[in-house]
Amino acid sequence: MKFLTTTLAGLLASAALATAAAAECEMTLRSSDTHPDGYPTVEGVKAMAEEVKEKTEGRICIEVFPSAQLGEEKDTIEQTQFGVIDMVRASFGTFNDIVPVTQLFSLPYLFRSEEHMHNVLDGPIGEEVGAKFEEHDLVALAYYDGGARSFYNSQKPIESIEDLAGMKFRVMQNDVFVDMMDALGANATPMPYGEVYSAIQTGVIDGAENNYPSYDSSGHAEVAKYFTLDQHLMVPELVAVSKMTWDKLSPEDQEIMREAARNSADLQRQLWADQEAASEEKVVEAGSEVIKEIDKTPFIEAMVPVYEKYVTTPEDQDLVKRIQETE
Ligand code: GTR
Repeated sequence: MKFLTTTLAGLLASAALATAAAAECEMTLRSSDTHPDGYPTVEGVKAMAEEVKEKTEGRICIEVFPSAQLGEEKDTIEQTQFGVIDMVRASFGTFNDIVPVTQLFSLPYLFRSEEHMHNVLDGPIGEEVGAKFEEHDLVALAYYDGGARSFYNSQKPIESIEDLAGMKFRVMQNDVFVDMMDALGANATPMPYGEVYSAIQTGVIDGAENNYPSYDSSGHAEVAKYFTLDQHLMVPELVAVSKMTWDKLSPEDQEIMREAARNSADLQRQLWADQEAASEEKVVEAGSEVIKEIDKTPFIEAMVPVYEKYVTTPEDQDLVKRIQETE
């Protein structure tokens, strides 16, 4: 009898707890990121989660799954389109096959600086591009910083465009990056981010390209010591939510999500600047050889055929022109 009472009491208690937990989060949104905990993009979405939770009085919770726990970036974008995952933070580069306009934002040397990129994305062009995601079952919420991407490899210091000849580099899985490598005289191997470390280690590829924080946090710096600051790509990072999830939210909750995402972008950009400096210092201390003195002109000039191939319609030409003309 005592056992029964205790069990019943236990059951009642756990039922009460379950109700309390449910009342706490009526909806839990799962958000994916390829980067580990502590990385600026992960911390950005976590800050957004806190604000959403606070402003909805605990009704809407966002749970961030870092380190590609929910899958590689491209797969998680597709899962977000289908509503299997609610949110994803990913590079525009990985959206190229899915939302074609992102390809224009993945053109080498399009953005002159981070400030230029902010001015483009925080203005009407950013709104216009964001709206295009809806046609593909995604809602764009915020643009994050991803700095500039540069080449690194395990073989030799790259001091000029000629040094790239015949070398094999991993690129994000899209044709624009394959064509970029062709134009530079190197070979591209598109593959998911999570496979790059061992591909360099085993010599399947000579290197890859990314920003300092990714080069550092992925461990690529351990296996590819030569980093050349050619800054050929500056690709925006996006926080997006599944249209299926979005449509379940009230207009008020949608506005809370939008505002929290916007605020998280401000924080992420600060965290980004700090992390870029910290990662640079860390990889140099750990023995990476960073080549900063590099003439970018031949790299920029080599991109002409890439622009010719991808900027073809009058609409695309106009968009690229407007981006270039933005201060
Ligand atoms: C990082 C970016 C990731 C991912 C990765 C890659 O800079 O933050 O979203 O795109 O690069 O190269 O796959």
